[in-house]
Amino acid sequence: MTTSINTASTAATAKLNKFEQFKADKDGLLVKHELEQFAQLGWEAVDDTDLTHRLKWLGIFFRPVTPGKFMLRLRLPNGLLNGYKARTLAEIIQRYGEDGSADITTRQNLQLRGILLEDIPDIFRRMHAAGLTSIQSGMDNVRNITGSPVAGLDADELIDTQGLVRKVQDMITANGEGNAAFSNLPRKFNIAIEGGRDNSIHAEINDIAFVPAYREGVLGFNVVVGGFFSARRCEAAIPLNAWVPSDDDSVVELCRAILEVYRDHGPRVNRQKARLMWLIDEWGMDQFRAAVETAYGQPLLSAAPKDEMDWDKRDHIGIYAQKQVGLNYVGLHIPVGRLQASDLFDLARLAEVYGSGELRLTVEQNVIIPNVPDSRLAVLRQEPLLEKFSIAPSALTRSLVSCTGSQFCNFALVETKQRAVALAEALDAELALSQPVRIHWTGCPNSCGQPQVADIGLMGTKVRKDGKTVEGVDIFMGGKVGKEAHLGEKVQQGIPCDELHGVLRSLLIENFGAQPRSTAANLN
Ligand code: SRM
Ligand code: SF4
Repeated sequence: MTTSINTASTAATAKLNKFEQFKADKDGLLVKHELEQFAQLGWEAVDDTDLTHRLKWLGIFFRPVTPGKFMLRLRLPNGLLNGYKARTLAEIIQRYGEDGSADITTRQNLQLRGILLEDIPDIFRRMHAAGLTSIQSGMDNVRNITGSPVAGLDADELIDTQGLVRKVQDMITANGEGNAAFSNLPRKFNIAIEGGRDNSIHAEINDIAFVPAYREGVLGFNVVVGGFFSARRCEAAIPLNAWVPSDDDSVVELCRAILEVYRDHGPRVNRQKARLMWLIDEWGMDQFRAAVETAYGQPLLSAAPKDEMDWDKRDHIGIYAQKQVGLNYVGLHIPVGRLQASDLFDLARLAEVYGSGELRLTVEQNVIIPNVPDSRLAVLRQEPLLEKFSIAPSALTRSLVSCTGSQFCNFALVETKQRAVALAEALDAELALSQPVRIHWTGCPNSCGQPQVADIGLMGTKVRKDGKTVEGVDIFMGGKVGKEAHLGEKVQQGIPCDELHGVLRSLLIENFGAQPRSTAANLN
């Protein structure tokens, strides 16, 4: 395996851009050895590049909106958690009172809030003891690797991805220790491994996605590459024309090969043009595939004729029978993914009392409690936590997703989470819908809240109204998830947020069959 990085394209530029320069000066992972010192010094005394950039290699994000209160982004491969881990995380944020919270992310992951730098060494010791890591979860690293949240539970799944996802993460992070081989990619990188039939992880928006497919009667994965969103450009992934068997080694080695090609040849001059798809554009798919094949060390088999993702996407909210007879998984709706310490303690307790201690997270920012016996369901339904985190929420609230927004993110052009919940609740109260409508909020064009996969996507922007600059949104529609997924497009722009209620109401009535509740009642 080579560890050299893209000397060809970097040497071609007279001057490295700021990011390439500071990565060349000192690898981000090296701050791992300085944490105790940073903790003693206090954040104000930490070198600015270490503070605002390199700490992200350890998952520690300085928040200019709340200076001194850091965000800690974990890695939870396949969205897997358990009671012990949840309780460890609850204890970590509990000490920060109102500042401490945890957000479930659109990559089936958790981000902790309110963290003080002086506590990090102790937090990392506790996390390590609980089998948790935040290593390489930010900046030019591979993000949390997603998989079906009901892997191993779903009677109709094709491949249980839990072990595979874990092994890919272990390869990339050197078992959570930090891996210098993949700590200097040209840009962020997303990997998803789908084992079910409903494309639960939005395969199409990942730099690499594995999707189940039979080739000559053998079950494995077709591979698509290059999907991404950015402020400049959004693309769905395209076929690599490759199929791999579902064994661990093939998947892990193909990920390694693609990452090596991207690391060594990916464009590094302009960060707006540095994601994998830009390399595929520059080379063409044939050259890219040939380079991957060389790095893989053996010929790649051509893709299977068809993917097995032939279901509409499920949201997993509610109670569903598992493939294990007599057991069920219970999906709880967590409004815009926001959890307090007490919620994590309660979820841990519910998982242990009613299930097997396991918890799962979804890319819709919700939680699943697996392995609940039939006999325990009635009692679980009486738990007070299910009033807060419903198993039968109303149509718009049910499918709501939101990025962080201006509460914590300095890129944000608008406040998202609170506004998203308030609007969904108000519209749910006014309108009757026969099916959920997926509304995704994102605070800026970086698209962390994935507005392009939504039925209605709302992207924060600034708007002029009555001579003033106010918060507004651009509206996306037409995103299709599950089988034959495709990205939605912008249909309206510059709607001031204080006019959004009326605009959404009309869209829901005209496009999604919503009926004003007074009319719906008269019709009955
Ligand atoms: Fe994101 C940057 C939050 C999923 C595209 N994203 C950021 C930062 C780190 C910016 C910052 O430093 O403030 C945000 C942290 C805010 C905070 O305090 O929470 C941030 N992104 C998030 C999360 C938390 C949104 C959420 O509320 O769920 C998601 C964390 C996922 C995780 O667990 O790792 C998150 N971000 C995404 C996704 C969705 C996905 O992966 O399915 C995307 C679009 C898909 C993609 O990346 O191709 C996404 N985030 C971006 C981008 C644009 C990337 C680009 O190529 O230009 C940025 C900006 C950047 O990287 O320069 C960004
Ligand atoms: Fe922040 Fe923009 Fe991402 Fe929302 S979409 S979390 S506002 S960077």
